[in-house]
Amino acid sequence: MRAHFPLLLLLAAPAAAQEAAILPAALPAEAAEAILARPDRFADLAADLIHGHGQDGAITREAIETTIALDRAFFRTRALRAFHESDLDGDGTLAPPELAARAATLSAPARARLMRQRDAADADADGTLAPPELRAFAEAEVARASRPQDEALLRAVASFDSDADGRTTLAELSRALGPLAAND
Ligand SMILES: [Ca+2]
Ligand SMILES: [Ca+2]
Repeated sequence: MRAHFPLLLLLAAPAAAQEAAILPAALPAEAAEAILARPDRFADLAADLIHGHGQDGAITREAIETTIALDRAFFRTRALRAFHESDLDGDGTLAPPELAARAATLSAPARARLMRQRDAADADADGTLAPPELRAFAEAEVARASRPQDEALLRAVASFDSDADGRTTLAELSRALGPLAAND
C-alpha cells in the first residue's frame, strides 16, 4: 500500500517553488543558479571557507572579503615572482640585461615562460618592464585566476545568515542546503 502524501502540500508548493523558497531572497540570481546546479560543490566551498577563515564555526561578511583579498594577493604575488627574481638591482624596473641574466639561469621551459610573461607585460614594447606595467600585468593575472563567479559564490555565503546576526554558521548553511542535497 502506498504511503499517504498530503495533497495540500503539493497544491500549496509545486517542486520548483519549494526549491526557490529554500535559498535566501538576498542571493543574486547568478549565484542562486550556480548553487542550485551544484549544491554539493557549494556546501564544500562554504564549509572550507568557514573552517579555514571563520571563527567558532561561523564567518562574517568582513572575513569573507578578507579571504577574497588574500586570494588576490596570492595570485598577484605568484604572477610577479619571476619578475622580482629578475630585478637584480632591486629598483622595481626590469631592464633587458636583468631579464637576460635571469633567463640564462633557467631551464628552456622556464625561460620560455619568462619571455612570454615579459612580452605580455611590456605594454609599450620597449623591452623594459616599468612598475606600472608590472602592476597592470599582476592585476590582469588576478582577474584571470580569481574568477568573478567563484568570488560571487564566496560572497553568497553571507546571504545564508538566516538569523541576521552578521555571522553565517555551518548550521544555517546545512539547514538551507540539506534539502537541496537530498534532491540531488
Ligand atoms: Ca631593476
Ligand atoms: Ca615597457
